[in-house]
Amino acid sequence: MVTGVTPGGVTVTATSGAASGTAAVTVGPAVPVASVTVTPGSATLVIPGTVQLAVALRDANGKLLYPRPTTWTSDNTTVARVDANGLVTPVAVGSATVTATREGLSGATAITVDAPVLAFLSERDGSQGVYVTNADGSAVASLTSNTWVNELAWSPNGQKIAFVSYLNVYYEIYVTNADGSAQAILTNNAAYNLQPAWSPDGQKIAFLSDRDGNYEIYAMNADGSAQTRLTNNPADDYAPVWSPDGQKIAFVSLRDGNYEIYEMNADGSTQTNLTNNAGNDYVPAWSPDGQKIAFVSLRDGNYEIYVMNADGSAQTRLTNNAVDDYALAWSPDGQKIAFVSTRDGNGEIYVMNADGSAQTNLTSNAADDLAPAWSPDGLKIAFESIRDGNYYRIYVMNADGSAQTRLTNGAASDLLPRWRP
Ligand SMILES: [Ca+2]
Ligand SMILES: [Ca+2]
Ligand SMILES: [Ca+2]
Ligand SMILES: [Ca+2]
Repeated sequence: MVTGVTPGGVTVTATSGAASGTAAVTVGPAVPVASVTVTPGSATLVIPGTVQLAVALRDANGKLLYPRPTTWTSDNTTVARVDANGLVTPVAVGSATVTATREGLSGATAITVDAPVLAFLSERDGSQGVYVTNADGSAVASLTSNTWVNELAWSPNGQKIAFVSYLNVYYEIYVTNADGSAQAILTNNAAYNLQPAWSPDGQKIAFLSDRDGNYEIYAMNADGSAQTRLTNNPADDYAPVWSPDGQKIAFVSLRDGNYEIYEMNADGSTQTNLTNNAGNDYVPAWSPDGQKIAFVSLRDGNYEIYVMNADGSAQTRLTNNAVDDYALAWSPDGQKIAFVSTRDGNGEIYVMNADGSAQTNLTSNAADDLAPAWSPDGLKIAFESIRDGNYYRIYVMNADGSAQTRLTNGAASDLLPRWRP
């Protein structure tokens, strides 16, 4: 193998015994680079995802040249950095142009750094963790490397995500910035700590803990300080949800011998049984205007969605069939409720008016479609579906059921889509 070093001429000789042969080799000047092309020509990232850029150098005839050292630069390193090998790392939301230069010529890629729009849980790394993605499914990024995450909750300003992770023996509540930075444990004691629920002003987190021997609702400051028990009775209390004005917390309690939906002031005072019937009532969900609470009840022998006034009056059954209706989600304008129904033989995403009228199957698919979540603008619904094979993946559709699109494609289950507020 002959490698040219500098222009000039040499004779290369091969000898075997007494015989030899020669070849005259002329090394010419390097063929000048005539064009520099960077691929991909544009890329959208969410922090902390990265993209590897590639550069192609061609001569005046368009012939691909053997790679030569290239200088990489970013015109806005507060948005995106690039290393000596073309690996781009996003720094902050914004735009930047990344350029590769060789022999005075350059090629460029437009880099857009987006805030993540959806968070979800995925097992694709072998241990379920928090992931984020763009709304089009690009730039999937892992935020956590903790052991087994099983819940996540965006802060109301969309800058942080609280999550529950298994540490040694116990589940604990953690918080991370939405770019994966500044992860911190908020609870740290020899008990289970679950179900983080941000107050609407983002100042507090209500949660569940069995640190006192049975499950009680607690609240703490968003930095984990001032952990305070709000309920205090020997039965399980769980599933705290803040009223939209932050004045009250609805929750579920077993203190009366069956599951009932309770309400209390945010300081734990005036705990009131709202449902008060012999069947089990679960999963309270405040209407966006705070006037009503929808919930799931087993009082009729199977899961039905009910709604009541926030004081417990006027309990009204919205679904009425012999199979399960659950996983309800209010539309942001309060006009509709999405939910899961198995009335067609498998899990389907339905939507109905908030008074129960016009119940409509949006998914109509032989596989389970679960966990509907409205986008903040009310135009889209994200959900889980196993329609494409062995794993649940995150899908998104228009609120009328059209344009159902798979966003994720992990080699394991992707679950629990949650839009950034
Ligand atoms: Ca209790
Ligand atoms: Ca009940
Ligand atoms: Ca039912
Ligand atoms: Ca289905």
